[in-house]
Amino acid sequence: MFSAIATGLLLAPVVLSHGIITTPPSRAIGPAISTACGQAITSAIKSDNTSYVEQLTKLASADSKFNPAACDLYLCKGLQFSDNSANVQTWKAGDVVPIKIWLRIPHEGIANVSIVSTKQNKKVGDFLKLWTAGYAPGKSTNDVPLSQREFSVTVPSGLETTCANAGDCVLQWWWLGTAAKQTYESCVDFKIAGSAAYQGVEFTA
Ligand SMILES: [Cu+2]
Repeated sequence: MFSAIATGLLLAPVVLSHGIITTPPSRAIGPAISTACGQAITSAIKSDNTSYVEQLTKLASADSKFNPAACDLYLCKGLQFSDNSANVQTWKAGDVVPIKIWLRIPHEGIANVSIVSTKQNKKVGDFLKLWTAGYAPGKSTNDVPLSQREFSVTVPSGLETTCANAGDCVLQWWWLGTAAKQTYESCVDFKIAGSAAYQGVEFTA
């Protein structure tokens, strides 16, 4: 797989496919990622939207149009909010959000789900899900325990300011196949709904 990618061959998506969030809708390509990340990365994600970060970093190093200031491949694989601004979930603390992962090819490793502040690419609060070993074992989708592919997370409290605006935060699923050394990321854009109970002086500053 690595040598095929190194020589620039694009295999059929079914061969390369690994994993992505399918519910809620996750970040996808659009015009902004071409500008930020260059056409090679855009084409790679278009051909396989479950591709892994290390493949994309190789493409980046060979593309003069890759702009590292605008394209952080370790944040949602460089997928841009402005391409996804029509697809923002609105949540409030305590909401239980069902997540579905399309995990096409397993690579056993570690994984987590967290809220990430996009400005600093920094986790906000505790992990919402955490697998410290044994994530995505086996050879095909059905080898992976259903609980690793379909689960729910509870929207934490304390995000009302940090994640008030669409684009400021994402829910990110992150998975590292430890032997394969392949990193997967998939992001859901969301904002925290304003609460009538808090429209007082505390939140007007
Ligand atoms: Cu792989």
